[in-house]
Amino acid sequence: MAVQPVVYGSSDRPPRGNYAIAADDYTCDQDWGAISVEQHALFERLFQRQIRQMPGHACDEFIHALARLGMETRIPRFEEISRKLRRATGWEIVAVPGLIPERPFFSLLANRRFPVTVWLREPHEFDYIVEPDVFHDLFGHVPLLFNPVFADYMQAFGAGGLKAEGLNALEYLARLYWYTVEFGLLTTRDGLRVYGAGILSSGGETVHALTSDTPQRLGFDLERVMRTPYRIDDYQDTYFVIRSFAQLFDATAPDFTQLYTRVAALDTLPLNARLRGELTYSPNPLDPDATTGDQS
Ligand code: HBI
Ligand code: FE
Repeated sequence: MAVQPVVYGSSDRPPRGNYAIAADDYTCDQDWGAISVEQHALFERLFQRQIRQMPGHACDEFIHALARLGMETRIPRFEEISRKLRRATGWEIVAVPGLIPERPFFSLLANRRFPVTVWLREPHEFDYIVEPDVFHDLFGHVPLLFNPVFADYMQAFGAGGLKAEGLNALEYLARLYWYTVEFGLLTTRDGLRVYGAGILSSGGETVHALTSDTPQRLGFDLERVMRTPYRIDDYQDTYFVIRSFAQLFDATAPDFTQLYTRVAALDTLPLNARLRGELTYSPNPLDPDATTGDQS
């Protein structure tokens, strides 16, 4: 069925992916048998580049779950992952042609079904890709769905999204998703760690987000996040830091209606605004032998 998929970022470029194969809920078949040897090899190269950067940068919960997924050398069958995931947190992954509109996206999350894009980037896109591909979704997003508290947060986010529909608040939720699920940082007794999928699947941003003194790192605050726009075509100017996944889940438990009204009455802030009295975090000291992932 020809559907008008969501366009990510720019209005003049149709999203990638074959939406003609999508069902009404935008899910499709993974067609694992159609994946070429070259595509499995490209996925393996992406995986090997990122896994080298994880120790000392990704949060422990991510690293422990990744080891259980068995996708070091090829693109896994989604059903294989779902079988493990159902046992852990009741989630499963479903194949989608690519980015899908907000409502079906929220609806899938609310039902503990994470949409994983079926297409893989081309070799020349090894270092940078605008839209999420199967590597971004599988490597970046799926491991933390094995963490019960984060898995509950993702379902609550989906349910919240469905409620926000009529409240003209999708932009605020997109910012919340962006600054947590995609680009979130976590403070630990060993320093800052990454939990955001957009960082963990990026060749250069994993080390940058933790050690560069260019961006600012602010303590997570729901209203502040919802007032802060983001850029999709470069490293972030601002990262938000949580103390725990429980803090994230608790912060988003209450009904957002009043919060949306408050945020709508306030100005949208510039990308790197600094408000008085904000909690800020220093970058991690540079790890002398940190692989930046650029030696790919
Ligand atoms: N669709 N497949 C897919 N993956 C996403 O991460 C995604 C999406 N559609 C909308 C969307 N993300 C964002 O607008 C969220 O903030 C809702
Ligand atoms: Fe993503």
